[in-house]
Amino acid sequence: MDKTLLIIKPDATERNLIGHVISRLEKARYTIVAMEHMTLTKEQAEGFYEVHKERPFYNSLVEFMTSGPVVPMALKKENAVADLRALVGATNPEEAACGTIRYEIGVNIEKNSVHASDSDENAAKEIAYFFKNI
Ligand code: FUP
Repeated sequence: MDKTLLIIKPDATERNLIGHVISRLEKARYTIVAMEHMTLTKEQAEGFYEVHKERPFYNSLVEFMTSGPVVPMALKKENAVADLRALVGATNPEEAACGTIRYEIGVNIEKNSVHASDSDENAAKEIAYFFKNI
């Protein structure tokens, strides 16, 4: 079955929303196949967002992603990648559709509460970035 990666970001862990996000995922019929609670090092956050390293928001994004605990998890479901992108919503919570996770709990375009892989290829890379043997 298809897999994807979701990360609960520091703005959400800080507000005690880990359980809320997991509940949304389970109700959307995702199965959690791996999960960790951790604080990213600067190197880990830089590596994860390497594709954005020339963008003006990169340094601020890395600082935010290392500012508190995150919860990366590998999720399994049919059509996992596309369905999770739909559930998570647009990058900017102000543009996210009503009912999406970012609409519901996102703070702003940087503190948007969750990350979700955007393709099967990136999902495989991102799962491998956090979890061996998945
Ligand atoms: P998404 O795939 O929706 O997570 O969005 P992107 O890959 O385009 O961006 C990755 C992360 O960079 C976002 F989750 C938040 C951050 N970002 C900003 O801080 N400012 C921006 O203008 C765009 C993205």
